[in-house]
Amino acid sequence: MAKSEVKLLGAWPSPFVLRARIALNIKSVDYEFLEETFQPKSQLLLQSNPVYKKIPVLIHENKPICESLIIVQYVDDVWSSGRPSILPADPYDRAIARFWATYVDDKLFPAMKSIAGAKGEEERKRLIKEVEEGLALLEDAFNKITSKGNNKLFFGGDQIGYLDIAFGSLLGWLRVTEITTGVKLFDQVNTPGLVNWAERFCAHAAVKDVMPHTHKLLEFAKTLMTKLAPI
Ligand code: GSH
Repeated sequence: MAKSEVKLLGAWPSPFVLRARIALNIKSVDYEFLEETFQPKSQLLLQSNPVYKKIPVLIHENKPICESLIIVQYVDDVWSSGRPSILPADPYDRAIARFWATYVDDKLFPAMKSIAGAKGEEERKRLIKEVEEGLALLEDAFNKITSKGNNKLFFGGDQIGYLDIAFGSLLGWLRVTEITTGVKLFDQVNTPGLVNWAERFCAHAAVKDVMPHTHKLLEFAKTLMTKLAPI
């Protein structure tokens, strides 16, 4: 596969872009990474994602595919033969993986993101509690899903799958949230399954070279906060 046939428009700190990178790595697809700086949004981004104008955008044979989870599914569909599967084969397992991935995007991530901008201590505490409850639900889902197949290592079984990618891509930002809030959201007492899973996930060959370092994300978050702070 020529590299130029596959391009990924993204930015290194984005958890959504990370999903596409992990999926491409799992499938051993060579691609060109085009760093979007948003200063202003590039013509390529505006042309290839005119609806949302967001990254990631995968460009395959000059055709754009938008939305991270749709990109992951596309990559799984296109590079299927002889390569590891990302979505589970069983329709029920696929539905469950999609359910939790949607939960991560609709509930967990928005709550986590809102902590930094919380108005007052009460709202901050409520959002932290919401994230803790969300993680407890995912711990429970992890135990249920992995116990089905003799204590598998990942949501996807012996290998990283769809939900691992959807949730695992947020781990860097979850760690940044822990540092900025001073609250341990992930721990051996409340979420032991997820703590061990997160370690395995970050050490996986498809992840370790593309997962941004926490200290770099933290620096990025601080710069972002300074820009957003009212003058
Ligand atoms: N639902 C989208 C996905 O899963 O791909 C979310 C993508 C997203 O929020 N991307 C951010 C972005 O492009 C970067 S992390 N932001 C630019 C903007 O909102 O204008």
